[in-house]
Amino acid sequence: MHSPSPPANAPVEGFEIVRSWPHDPFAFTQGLVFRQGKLYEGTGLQGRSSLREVELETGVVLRQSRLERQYFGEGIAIRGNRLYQLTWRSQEGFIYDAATLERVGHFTYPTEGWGLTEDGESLIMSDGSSTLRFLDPDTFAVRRTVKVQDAGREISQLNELEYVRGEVYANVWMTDLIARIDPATGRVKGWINLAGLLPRAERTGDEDVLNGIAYDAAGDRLFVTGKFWPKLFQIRVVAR
Ligand code: DDQ
Ligand code: CA
Repeated sequence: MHSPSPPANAPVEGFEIVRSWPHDPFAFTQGLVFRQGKLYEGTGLQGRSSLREVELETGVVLRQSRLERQYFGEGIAIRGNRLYQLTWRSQEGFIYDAATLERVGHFTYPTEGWGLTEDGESLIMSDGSSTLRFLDPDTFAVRRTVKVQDAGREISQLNELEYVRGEVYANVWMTDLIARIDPATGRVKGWINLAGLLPRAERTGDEDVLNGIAYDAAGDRLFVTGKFWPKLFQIRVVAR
């Protein structure tokens, strides 16, 4: 059967480091968010999962709430005075008061939990597949889904997410790539290749992958880090 020629793969951009700061090298980063001068981080691993407020400049944990042993913390998002945190395989997420990090509620979902962000209307969630789900932030009902694809090829393993100027940025697990996704269609508009940002020699093992994107909308700053990374970077995306 004849099929039309696929559209060209999305363009690949590179990066420049603007600044870097210390990051807790024992944090298995699974969620990262910045709002109004405050940096929040969700960490994973059984028995070591937490939700923290972190001082950007020093990496010092200012306050934190720990998850019980059975939970593996995943993506986080902030909306109003609420922080949301997914867990990997427990099909349960938690809601916190953003000011105190006290747990104030929970919600459930039928998939794995990977990345989480929000676009001002919906929570946007990934689950390891190529599907992004848009959830009502009050009822957690699925409003719509999109399949993420580049030139017709489905892109799965979408991990930490961030809504940046009308696009969803997603780390692809186990790679140094961020996909810039059109939230209306799921089409990958471009790739940011962060290879070399934290050189191999500074990583302690294979799990130390890029994971954690936060956007400071007020200051137009893009932050990235990774699991067990000793640094958190502000980067600028540039043509290669
Ligand atoms: N996920 O974030 C991709 C959803 C899950 C990652 C799970 C990785 C567990 C590996 C544990 C290795 C500890 C050093
Ligand atoms: Ca994020």
